[in-house]
Amino acid sequence: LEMLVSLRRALDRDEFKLYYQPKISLASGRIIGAEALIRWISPEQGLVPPDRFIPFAEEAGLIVPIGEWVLRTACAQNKLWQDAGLAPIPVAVNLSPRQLDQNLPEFVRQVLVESGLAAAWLELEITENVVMRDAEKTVATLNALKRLGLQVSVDDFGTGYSSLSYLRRFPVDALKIDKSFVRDIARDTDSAAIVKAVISLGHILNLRVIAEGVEDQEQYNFLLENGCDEVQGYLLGKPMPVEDFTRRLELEM
Ligand code: G
Ligand code: G
Ligand code: MN
Ligand code: NA
Repeated sequence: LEMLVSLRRALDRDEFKLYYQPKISLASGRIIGAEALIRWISPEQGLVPPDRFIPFAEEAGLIVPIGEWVLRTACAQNKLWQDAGLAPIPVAVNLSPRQLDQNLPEFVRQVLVESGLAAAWLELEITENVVMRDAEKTVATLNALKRLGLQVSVDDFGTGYSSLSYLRRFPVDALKIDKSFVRDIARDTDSAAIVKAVISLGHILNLRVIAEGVEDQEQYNFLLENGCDEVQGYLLGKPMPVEDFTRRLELEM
């Protein structure tokens, strides 16, 4: 309860911040995207990572207003980067299951209009289990979102229970291989085989494949050699405050 009171207050007092982590193209080595990741800068506790408050926010329904703030802030920031003349990239926002209801497409449409960001520069990340749960409704909502022109990716892929037939029917653009498989690429032949299989599966289904949690050069080389499209992880850049990410984008010019 105490947590909920402080979360609600945090929203009122503007204590949330978005960090941005680069996504790098394996073909060009350049930044081709950013994932927005929320942080809570609490006056009492300092920087609080999302794992420590998102579950409470989800439980209490506060994730909806928080998620709306995230979407508005990420779209507005991406428009600022574009207006500053930086090379345009899509910004990816994580969605909680609670946000994925039939009102979401209209809300996203409004946010795009208000921010002036073209839909093509917004990507929504949805975890695998969310996509699979209540598949019929999810397909309808995703189709409505896709009609706006944005991109959808399946986050934490490999940890859930996707049925391949559903995956083919879902209007998604990319798979993000969960970092647990990437971590063990070099040490564990099963993880290496799973990563290769997901890359092939994604490409057969015409999806981009992104590996998360890339921390060393060995993992990077493996992903490059096996045709992965994009990488994200500490090796390429940690989630960072907006000023630092802006500097990274400027260095790309
Ligand atoms: O940034 P970090 O690795 O600490 O994030 C931890 C978890 O919190 C990840 O699962 C991530 O998807 C989730 N997360 C980060 N930002 C957001 C957000 O804005 N909305 C939602 N729903 N989840 C987020
Ligand atoms: O669940 P989702 O994929 O949205 O969350 C991404 C999470 O992974 C964030 O909490 C982010 O801080 C974290 N992350 C990003 N890169 C790395 C990495 O290279 N290693 C590890 N261990 N975590 C990472
Ligand atoms: Mn994510
Ligand atoms: Na993930």
